[in-house]
Amino acid sequence: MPTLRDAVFLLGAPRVRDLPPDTGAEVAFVGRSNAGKSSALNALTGQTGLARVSKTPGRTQQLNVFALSPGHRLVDLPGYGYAKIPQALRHTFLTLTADYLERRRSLKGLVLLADIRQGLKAEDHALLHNRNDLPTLVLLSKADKINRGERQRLVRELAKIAPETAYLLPFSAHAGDGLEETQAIVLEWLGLAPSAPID
Ligand SMILES: Nc1nc2c(ncn2[C@@H]2O[C@H](COP(=O)(O)OP(=O)(O)O)[C@@H](O)[C@H]2O)c(=O)[nH]1
Ligand SMILES: [Mg+2]
Repeated sequence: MPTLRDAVFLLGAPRVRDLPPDTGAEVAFVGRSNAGKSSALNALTGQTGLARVSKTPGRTQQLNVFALSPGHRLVDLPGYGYAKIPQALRHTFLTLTADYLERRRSLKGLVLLADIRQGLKAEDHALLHNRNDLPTLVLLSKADKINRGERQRLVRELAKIAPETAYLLPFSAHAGDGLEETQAIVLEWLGLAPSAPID
């Protein structure tokens, strides 16, 4: 059975029609630029160089596909909300993402990254409401930047405004908070959850 560690970069698709065949299972990662999406992908797959971690946000302009096997994929969607990106390009990002979320049948779950200190912004809400039927995990990233009490307070605050279908989890790619739980959820969505031990 493939694991997250098996993920290799497959291709970058500028349009939905450039993606691999819409079969098998896929989990997509979305988030504002600089939210920690690349760091999360690297931590989840245990590969430091899988998705490039950039200090200059807004560079990814395509759907980057990583394959665990031909039928099990992770898709890194373009970051959004970066102020210095021209309006026209920003529009392309959002339509590409919306197009992907609406049309992709093999998409089984969505992981949305949001800096825990910044919470959910307008674009995050738009994405979360784009496909209400889609299982969604909201990773509140960079949780290592704040203490536990503050984390819990922020999770409670955000839970009030997030859609009911979204599951909120404090996450830190650096410290490992929420890492194992996220790995388990992603594998489950991909149909790769280890079966219960027989005893
Ligand atoms: N403290 C802390 N910083 C992080 C964490 N994850 C990412 N960062 C930092 O946030 C910045 C953006 O990260 P990156 O993964 O490139 O974000 P992306 O634009 O969403 O792909 C980088 O400087 C990272 O080192 C984390 O868990 N904790
Ligand atoms: Mg990135």
